[in-house]
Amino acid sequence: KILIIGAGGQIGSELTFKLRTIYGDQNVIASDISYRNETIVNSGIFEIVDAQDYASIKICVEKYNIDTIYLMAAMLSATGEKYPMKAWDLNMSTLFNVLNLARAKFIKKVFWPSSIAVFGPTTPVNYTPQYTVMEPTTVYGITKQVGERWCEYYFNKYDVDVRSLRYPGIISWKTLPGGGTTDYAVEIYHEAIKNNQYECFLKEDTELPMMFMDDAIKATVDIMQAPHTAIKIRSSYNLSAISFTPKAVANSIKKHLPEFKISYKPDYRQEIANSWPKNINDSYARQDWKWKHKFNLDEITEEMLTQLSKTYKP
Ligand code: VAH
Repeated sequence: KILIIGAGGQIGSELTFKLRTIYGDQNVIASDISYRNETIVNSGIFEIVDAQDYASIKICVEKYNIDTIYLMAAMLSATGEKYPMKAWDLNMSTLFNVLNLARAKFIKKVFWPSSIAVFGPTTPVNYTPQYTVMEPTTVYGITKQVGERWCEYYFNKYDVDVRSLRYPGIISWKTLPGGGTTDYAVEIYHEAIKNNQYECFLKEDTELPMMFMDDAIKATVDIMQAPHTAIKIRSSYNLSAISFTPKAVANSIKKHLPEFKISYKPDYRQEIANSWPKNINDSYARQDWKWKHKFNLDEITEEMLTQLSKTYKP
């Protein structure tokens, strides 16, 4: 049985639906710290779990005989800069609780997301390699960098089967993201449908690694279903699909909405974006467990505008 922690979040919610399709509704328990995502709460088995409390997770693991946990709860880069100690406490205590449950053999397998935020301004920005200088300048990035070290440590020392991906920015329409620097790439589509204009909080030429949610979910399922021996990296795999700038997204949108207007008003998130790579070399993921992405920018735009126009203009 599978437990998803943070099932109410941007990735957690879509992962919940996907895993229910694959493993059956009765074998996937969605959990979150609150009832914030009604769709998730009302669509299957749901439990309130405070992942910062070891006992809270353990009770749920025992109640449902859980053997796999997807830990999708974290405070992201932009919010983390507003509440540094809260981001550190939340991101690290939840990881330790899940790793320690696995170490104590209460569960067998763990998925934990890392991020391109582990890279910093001294990291090579183009085709960023799997192994390179990593001096993250955000609290979120620091938690992901040190989290990767702990995942590898628990694998080597305690034989914990933990698997991880360095997600790029993720674009989806079902659930809004919360507190990320790449969130502009989601907001822009909502604003295009609602107002045919968008004021972007990053400069027009800010190139960042991005991925459509369906690709991110596929990569997550693929790495978790890969044979134990195929997973040769136990810190976290670089994962890549496409990279684009706000200007490129605007031009892609204009192919559908010729009157769409974009303006730029960079804020504190520009500095965060400037510290991250432009694009990522994910050759190890492609080699070790046959990863390959599917969606390009125009396909993402097509899907986002089609789905969101149903939401806003049913
Ligand atoms: C963020 N969406 O912006 C997350 C992600 C690579 C970006 O980690 O913080």
